Amino acid sequence: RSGSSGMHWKDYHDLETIYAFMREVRAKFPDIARLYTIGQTAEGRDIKVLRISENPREYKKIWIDGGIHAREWISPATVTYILYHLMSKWETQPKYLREKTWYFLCVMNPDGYVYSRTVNRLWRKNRSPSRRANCFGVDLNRNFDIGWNGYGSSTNPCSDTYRGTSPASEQETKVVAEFLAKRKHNLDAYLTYHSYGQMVVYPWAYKAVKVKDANVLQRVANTAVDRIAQKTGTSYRASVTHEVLGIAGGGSDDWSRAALGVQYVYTIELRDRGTYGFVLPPKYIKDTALEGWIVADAVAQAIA
Ligand code: ING
Ligand code: ZN
Repeated sequence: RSGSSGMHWKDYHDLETIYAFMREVRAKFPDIARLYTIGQTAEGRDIKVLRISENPREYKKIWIDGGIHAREWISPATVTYILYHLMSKWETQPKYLREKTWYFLCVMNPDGYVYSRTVNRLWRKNRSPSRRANCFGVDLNRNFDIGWNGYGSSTNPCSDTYRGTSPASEQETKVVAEFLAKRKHNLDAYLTYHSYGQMVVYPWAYKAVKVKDANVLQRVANTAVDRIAQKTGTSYRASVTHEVLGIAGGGSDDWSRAALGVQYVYTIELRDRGTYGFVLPPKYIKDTALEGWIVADAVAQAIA
């Protein structure tokens, strides 16, 4: 349990507890933490990013996001855990962790997260209303400006993979893209946590081609996956996205590589492999979040 926010990793939390935890970390580290409200959702909720850095001008940047998809509750749980793990012993962390600028967007889709927690557990998209149909929500991971008009997404507003009316039509997409575009200098890693499947995958997703430096990305993913197997005994697969998840345009990971030139781009599919699926019981949070930490740590070490 961590301080005034009441945060812990024995159970999932509502949005307010997650935001209180982000404020608590900022308050504990006033010299190196900065909390941004980068925009608002269709329903008026804040989208919050916490930056940790001892030298934002010089250090290489690592972006971490969670909660793009509402029902993947293990994702915000993991991103908050990574933040906690990093900060709980900040002064004694190795140089390759301390000499980085970290960005944490714990919940990219707060409207969807609240909707999943209160109304429909298996909701995936955000909650913006459609003008064309009596349906809600855009899949934010089909709404980024890369291969948007291509395979793997839907033009139907009632579909779970609805891509929206145009690239970055959604506030969540737009404000994240603008925030990152302004900070692309030294931005070396983009990590986005999803569930489920137990995989660490890298571009491309929008076309059946690997990035030119795929061997480098594969090697770092292999290191992470090997360490996970040693530490928790869980088997993750390291691969290129389109080979294991199929072709899909509009993903945030592909966009960060194509638009910003970020090198270490990974989508991490957390536990499990389908036994519980999106409804992963709370007793698995701690070990799964640790697996998420191991990936972030291995990437930070690779770009030391
Ligand atoms: N998986 C991702 C999804 O959005 C993905 C997989 C990543 C597809 C990147 C396209 C691009 O479907 C989950 N679990 O959401
Ligand atoms: Zn997802």
